[in-house]
Amino acid sequence: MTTAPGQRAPATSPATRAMGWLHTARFLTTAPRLEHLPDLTVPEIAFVGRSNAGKSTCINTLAQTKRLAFASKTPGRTQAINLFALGKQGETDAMLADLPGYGYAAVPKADKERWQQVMANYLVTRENLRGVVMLCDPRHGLTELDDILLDVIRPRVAQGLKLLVLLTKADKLNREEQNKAMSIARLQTAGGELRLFSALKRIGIEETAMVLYDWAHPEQPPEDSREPHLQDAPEGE
Ligand SMILES: Nc1nc2c(ncn2[C@@H]2O[C@H](COP(=O)(O)OP(=O)(O)O)[C@@H](O)[C@H]2O)c(=O)[nH]1
Ligand SMILES: [Mg+2]
Repeated sequence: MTTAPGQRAPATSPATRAMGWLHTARFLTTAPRLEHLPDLTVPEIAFVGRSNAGKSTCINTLAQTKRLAFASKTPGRTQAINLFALGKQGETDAMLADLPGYGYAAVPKADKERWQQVMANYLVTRENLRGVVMLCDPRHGLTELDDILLDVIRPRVAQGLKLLVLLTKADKLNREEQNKAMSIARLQTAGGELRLFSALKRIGIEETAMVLYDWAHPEQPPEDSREPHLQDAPEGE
């Protein structure tokens, strides 16, 4: 398709822009403890969720890559915070933080407690934390550990921290089950947004990408509205 002389090229859609941005994701560093995390000023978006909730798959799907976040065959093993940089090379404008999955039964109790503590500390103290994406497999609902984390971040959400709860693997539910899962989860996620997500059936991917883009770029108006349309604002009026 060509653009006739005098016509403006069609603006990139917000979905395309957000997906392009997430596709720039690249591994930055891994931090086994909080004090190993670099101090950063760019907005950071943390992914949290029970082990096996679909967190790695979600991050890889958003970044349109197969192995950015390691989709582990042995859940409970990724006991570190992994940071992925976003934005053009040399112009990093945000971070994705992949937090260790919790609730995996085979992890020794002491390790579990240590990790809950690391995660809670991260969510409470990380200064550049802009938003949290919590992933939840709706067939299990929000678990006790999900609730604990929601309680931990609630004061920050009240002060402007963004929260998005994704009900993952939505392809495994029929429409009625999806609606039911949404209404149950809605009661528990006050102050946050809630969406269905499926990497397999590609549900909610672009919508999620746009939410994250907007979190990281709150100062930017939607691309389509950046310039006034000529017919809306004729010159001389
Ligand atoms: N049906 C379905 N399965 C999924 C989806 N996302 C992840 N899974 C599966 O759920 C399991 C756990 O996924 P993973 O991303 O490793 O979860 P994590 O432990 O939270 O990082 C894997 O077997 C995935 O293939 C999805 O959208 N639909
Ligand atoms: Mg994982």
